[in-house]
Amino acid sequence: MSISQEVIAMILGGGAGTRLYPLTSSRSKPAVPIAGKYRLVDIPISNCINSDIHRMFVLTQFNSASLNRHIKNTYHFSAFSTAFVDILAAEQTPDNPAWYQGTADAVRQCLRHLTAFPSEYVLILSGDQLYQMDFNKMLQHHKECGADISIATIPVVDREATEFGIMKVDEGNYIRSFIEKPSRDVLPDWVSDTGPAMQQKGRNYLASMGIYIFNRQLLFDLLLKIYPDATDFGKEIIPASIDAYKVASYQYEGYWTDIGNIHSFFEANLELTADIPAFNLFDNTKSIYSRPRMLPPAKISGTTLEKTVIAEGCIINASRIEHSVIGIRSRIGYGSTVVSCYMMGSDFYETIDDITNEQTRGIPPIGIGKRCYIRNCIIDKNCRIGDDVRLNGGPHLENADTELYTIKDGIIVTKKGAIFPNGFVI
Ligand code: ADQ
Ligand code: ADP
Repeated sequence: MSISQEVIAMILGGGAGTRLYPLTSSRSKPAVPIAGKYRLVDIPISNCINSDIHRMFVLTQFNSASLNRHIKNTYHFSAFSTAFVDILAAEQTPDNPAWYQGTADAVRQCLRHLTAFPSEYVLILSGDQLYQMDFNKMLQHHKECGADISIATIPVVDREATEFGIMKVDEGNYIRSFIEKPSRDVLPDWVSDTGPAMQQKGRNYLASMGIYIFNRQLLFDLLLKIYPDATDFGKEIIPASIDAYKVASYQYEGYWTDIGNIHSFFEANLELTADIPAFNLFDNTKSIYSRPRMLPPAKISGTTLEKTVIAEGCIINASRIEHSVIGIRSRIGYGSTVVSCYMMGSDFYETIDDITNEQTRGIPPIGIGKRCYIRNCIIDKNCRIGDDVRLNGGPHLENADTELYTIKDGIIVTKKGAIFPNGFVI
């Protein structure tokens, strides 16, 4: 059997989405734009496609028009294959009135969609991670170990260890103990032999990447019969399984980062501006797929660009852009400076008439106006930032949430479509 028939993937597209608020206030988490032209969901889907896994369900807490549109317009498979990407939004059914209560509950509620497919293995993926991984190798390892469950693991430093499921393995790579997000005081008990290369970097703890392969029947049994009330993989199903089943660790040492909160999301985007970014979008064999939008090439005039990534369809007249990712269809006016920003771009172009009409009503056009200073910001889509606006994010700012923007960890996040009048200052 080929891997495409052996494995079916379930991508966990997010719960309430509070950690990425306000980016998730009008869209589901998988639809959040990343790296100037992609959506979060493109990462796990691309990893599956590059691993020849072609049947995928995306589990999401609510259905957003932009996610539907993106999946429908992007992932077209041949009429001669059985490949698909289906969105399963939490839905009320006669016997279950509730939303997904957690990761395990989300998978449980969607098991009925798996019955039509005889895949022997179920690959469960998180929807908010940046990485390029060949799941074939993980499956191979799973089979060689004769495992019932495999967890992809990565060595992490102690600062990160409290944010993840941490485990200890024996010589056969079987997980012997597991603790979900240990507190700092118990950390010393959880040090592992991660190998000399990792130890040299202080990466002494083996963390769960939240990527699991389950033997199909066991997954059904665990969720429906053995632990029918468990809601979470990390907190309940995994810790309860390690003594009862063969749970293997598949150690991965490539680039992987969790982008579940505003700070890590911001950092992961800006890291793409490095000379050699750890997440490589310029790779012939591990492409990240997204919607082909047929946009014109970016048009730039009079701008000094330093460590900047610019997506297609932009019209840029700024003075200076530095350490920033500028997303599709962005427009930035004369004399503006943009530093350490992720600007998502916009969904459409305005006509000259639209812009003139808005200006007579005092509404700035979509994009960034003239003579602005924008620093440490995430500019959500379709924002209208007037002339002479100063949005100066940084650690000097307190957390805040207003109608136009949110401040988290010094990062100003402008809300989708927000209008910042001329001269606005933060
Ligand atoms: P967390 O990432 O903290 O830890 P969780 O918040 O449960 O775990 O999220 C896992 C994935 O599932 C995320 O992509 C999230 O968006 C999604 N998700 C959460 N609730 C959901 C719901 N109700 N419906 C649909 N999707 C939902 C997990 C593991 C740790 C591991 C880290 C690695 O529990 O052991 O170390 O992932 O990132
Ligand atoms: P993306 O281009 O990032 O994949 P979406 O599919 O969510 O984004 O939406 C972009 C599409 O939405 C545009 O191609 C455009 O056709 C349409 N659109 C959204 N809002 C408007 C609007 N106000 N006027 C015209 N087109 C719009």
